[in-house]
Amino acid sequence: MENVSIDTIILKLHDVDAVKFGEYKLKTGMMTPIYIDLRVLVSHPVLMNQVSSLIYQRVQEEGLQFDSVCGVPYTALPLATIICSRHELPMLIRRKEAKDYGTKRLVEGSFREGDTCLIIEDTVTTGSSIQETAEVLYKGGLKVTDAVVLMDREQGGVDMLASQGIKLHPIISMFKLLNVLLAAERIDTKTAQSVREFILDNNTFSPKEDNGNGGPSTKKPCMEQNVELSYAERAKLPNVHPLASKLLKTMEEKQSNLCVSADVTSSEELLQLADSLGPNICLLKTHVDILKDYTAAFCQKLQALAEKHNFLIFEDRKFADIGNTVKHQYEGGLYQISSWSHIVNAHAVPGPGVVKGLSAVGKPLGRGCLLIAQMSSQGSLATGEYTQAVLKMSEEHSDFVIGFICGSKITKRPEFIHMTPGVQMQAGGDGLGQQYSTPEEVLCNKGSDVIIVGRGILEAPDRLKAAESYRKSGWKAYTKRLGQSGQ
Ligand code: 5BU
Repeated sequence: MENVSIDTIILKLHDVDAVKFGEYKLKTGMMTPIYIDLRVLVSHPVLMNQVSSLIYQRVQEEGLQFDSVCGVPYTALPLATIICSRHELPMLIRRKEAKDYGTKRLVEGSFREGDTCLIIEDTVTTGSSIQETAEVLYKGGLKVTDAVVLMDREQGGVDMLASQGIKLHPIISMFKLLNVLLAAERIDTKTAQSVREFILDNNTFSPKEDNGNGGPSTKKPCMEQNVELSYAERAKLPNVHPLASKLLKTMEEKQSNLCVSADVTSSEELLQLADSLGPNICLLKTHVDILKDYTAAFCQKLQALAEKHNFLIFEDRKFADIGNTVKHQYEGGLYQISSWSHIVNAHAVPGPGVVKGLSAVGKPLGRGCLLIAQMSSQGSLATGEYTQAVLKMSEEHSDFVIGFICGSKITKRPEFIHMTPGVQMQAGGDGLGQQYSTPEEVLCNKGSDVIIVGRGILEAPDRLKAAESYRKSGWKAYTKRLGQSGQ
């Protein structure tokens, strides 16, 4: 029997209408934009076998110990039967109704008092069906410690069952399902978004000590959820900084995670770049001190272009002094950076004072700061413990620090944005220490959020075409990452 991947199974389930999108009523009475009905599986024997293999594979991977297997009636019954038959495992059948003649048994099959029974289920929403089956097994004198489910709607089943002493092992999460269908263009972003929102808003489990009176349910904070949220979902998180939220929203709207590093030395050229590449970017990065003809009027024009094309401005100033000095450097001097740049960055070398100094100026203006956690240059000292210290400093100042400059994702907290410089279509370097990775590597493998591209675009024969192609590959890599997550 060939082993097929989870992604393939998801697509096949969609092919046979086991996963449907629309308006459906669940057993609980709740309306849902997605309906999962695995009852149709019995009509597709190849898929049925593949799903059974996947379930058994999970049982083995988890090293589960049990004496017998019970499928929750009815849909999971044939699945349990195939698994037990193929692997010669003893099976039990839970009756839905006790028969009114003969033995009146609720559990068919032979077992001993104290035996452990593994439950197999097709879909879990609240976890109540597994709980009901477990109750019947308990009455028969059996123990239930684990249950394996093919599809977890991620609406509280895992937590509910955990509160009852049953560890649920889901194989396909709702988020994984959506991401795979989205990446395969079976559904559009809007549909995926509405289902994600429904799932996040409809967690059915309320721990008794917190909420015994039917109030809002207690959800795990997203940082603890092992799922990859989209930019749009992250933009809505309650603890996200307003500026980070604006950037994430823009990224989703423009389908762009591209920041162009406008490293040119003439104001006119920079403005021309901003105007022509504006529609393709979420962020424009400047080094204002390399301009040979800076004027205050230039900044006004740049701000107007940022408005016109809906991008943010990031002055790559890399502040690195004591709090009092950076405060002046940020607010005053020739460039008055705080007056026009939405985002600045800083080295963490001076300690928290640098963030406090910048924050004193930037926070009242709604600005945000990125801390430099790692650098793209060869031999950079910003590694290991240093990076961890930067993360801690960011967490302590999350009212001003919105993310990091880094080579790879350094925290799972979705409210922080990871931005990576040193990006070109071809990996390599520039002879002066710069090291390049590809958009796919940075976004998909390293888990960063924004690619920062300078010469990859500036030195291209057609800058606009190059920006468009970086935007496209950046977006493709991000959707691929979403498609891989959820497990
Ligand atoms: P490039 O032309 O794509 O190599 O330009 C990269 C830009 O990002 C350039 O402005 C650098 O100053 C900036 N940069 C970087 O390359 N690496 C880093 O670690 C940091 C900034 Br921080």
